[in-house]
Amino acid sequence: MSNDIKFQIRDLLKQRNAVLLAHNYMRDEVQEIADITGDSLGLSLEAARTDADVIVFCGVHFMAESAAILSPGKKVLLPRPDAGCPMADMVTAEGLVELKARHPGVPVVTYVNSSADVKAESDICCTSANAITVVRSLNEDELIFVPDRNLGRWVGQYVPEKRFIYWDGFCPTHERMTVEAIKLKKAEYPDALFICHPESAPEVTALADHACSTSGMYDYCRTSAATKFIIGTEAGILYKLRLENPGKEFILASPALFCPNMKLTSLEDVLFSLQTLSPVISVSEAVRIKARAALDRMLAVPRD
Ligand code: CIZ
Ligand code: SF4
Repeated sequence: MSNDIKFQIRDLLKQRNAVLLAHNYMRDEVQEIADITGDSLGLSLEAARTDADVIVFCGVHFMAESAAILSPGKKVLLPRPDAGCPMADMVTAEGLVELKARHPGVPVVTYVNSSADVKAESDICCTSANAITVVRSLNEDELIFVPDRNLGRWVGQYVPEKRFIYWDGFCPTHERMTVEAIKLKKAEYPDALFICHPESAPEVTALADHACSTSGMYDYCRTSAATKFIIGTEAGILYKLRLENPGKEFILASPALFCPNMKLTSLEDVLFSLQTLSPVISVSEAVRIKARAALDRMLAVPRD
């Protein structure tokens, strides 16, 4: 059954001239069949470079919007339109406009985990991989950071010379990882390194040997001399970590690290989406142009 559905998906991808993207947090079987796996921005950038007519984005809503922003000529499908991101939903464009009005002239740095409408009201975007570099690139000594208060505070430690106005958003999945859970895992695996995502609560990130984005975790674990890692991010990341590092051991930091939205998309959903070429995710041209400008400003920041 499973092989049959995979065959049908691959066949339809060819017929539709479609590319299948899977975020690093997707179910194993969805990552297995994807053309490209990666983080949200990396996937959208790679998809824009292909000559595919259709992008099937296995991820959550804001990620498919980012693909639509960067690939206006392509049809973008999100197999599960109900796959949202609670953190992205914690800020609206109206709310952000109100905050900006209270702080005139202060630039807005927006994490890519946000809607297209919110990006359109922002000066520059960032990812968890480049957030410190993006904030350092600003001329102003004050900034508004939305929506993730945890990522914002983590960045703030590295850029103490700037004053941050934080939005009070957070990722419920990462915030379910507690200090107690980490201490237990560290006691159980004393020779393992603890690697966590900066979306985690500050007291958890403080216990980490290294905090980084999902792409950073792949690089870190591959090049590290250590062989055991306690992983503090969504469980889907384990699939490729184990595949790429057969001699190393990866332990999930907490059983709470399952994002229900990231786990919605099944192979059946992918097949249905390709058969019906729906649901399509689109962004109005007025919003797309403004959101794209915020993404382009981020992409123009030299990497350090
Ligand atoms: O930007 C992404 O894809 C997310 C949600 C996490 C990360 O660190 O890559
Ligand atoms: Fe949103 Fe967190 Fe789920 Fe990512 S893991 S989609 S930030 S709720």
